[in-house]
Amino acid sequence: MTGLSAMRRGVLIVVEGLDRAGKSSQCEVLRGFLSEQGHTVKYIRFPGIQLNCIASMYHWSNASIDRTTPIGKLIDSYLRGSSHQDDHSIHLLFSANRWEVAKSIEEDIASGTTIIVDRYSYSGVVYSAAKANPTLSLDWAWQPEIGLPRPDICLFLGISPEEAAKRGGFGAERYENEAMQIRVRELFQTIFEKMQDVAVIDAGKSMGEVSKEIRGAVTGCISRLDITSTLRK
Ligand code: DGP
Ligand code: NA
Ligand code: NA
Repeated sequence: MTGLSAMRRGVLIVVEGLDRAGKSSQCEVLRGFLSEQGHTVKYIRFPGIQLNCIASMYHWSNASIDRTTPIGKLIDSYLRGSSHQDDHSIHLLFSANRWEVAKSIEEDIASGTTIIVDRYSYSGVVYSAAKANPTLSLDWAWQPEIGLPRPDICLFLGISPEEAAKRGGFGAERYENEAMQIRVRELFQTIFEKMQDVAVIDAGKSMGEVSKEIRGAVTGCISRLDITSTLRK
């Protein structure tokens, strides 16, 4: 049965977290770990590349997106505060940014590539609903996410406001302020309480401890996964 290994699909891993929880660094550590375990691993992020990240982390497929695609540029300028967008409009752009790569995610997973996704639909609904716009509820925000590839596991890196404060001041991007972060934290909790396949990780611990917990959660997920299955939606 030489065809067996070719049938092994990749694993779709989403990493979510509060700002300054160390999400991107942990994604990189996880990528290294999974590569050592023999997985072919790709890293993608929404809403796209940031310039202060290590270039070698990125293994973009031809259909990959970053903040330099037309949609990525709009999102980037909005996040930096250089442009205004209606709350609903920017929400749909963030979602469209994910739909741009949905097909390539499915193809990669089917052909055996494991993908680590840095932020996904959960950030999408939470950051938008946190604006407390009366016509932008969590339910409304979920609608354009329906049908996107569903992750096999979602790791949520939580961090207390106290620990976040120790890690230095907020950056200049739109959502990096205290009031927004408090609402974001509450909403993540609300959606993850109802969700299966989510591992909540205390990212206030040391880098080593956090990566150990992540490895444990991902290893458990992979051992339970039916590798001949297709990705859920
Ligand atoms: P990051 O570089 O991962 O910290 O993300 C940049 C910011 O964008 C962060 O404050 C969270 C926010 N964000 C990420 N994805 C979405 C999304 O889909 N919708 C909204 N409204 N905000 C998002
Ligand atoms: Na951020
Ligand atoms: Na996004």
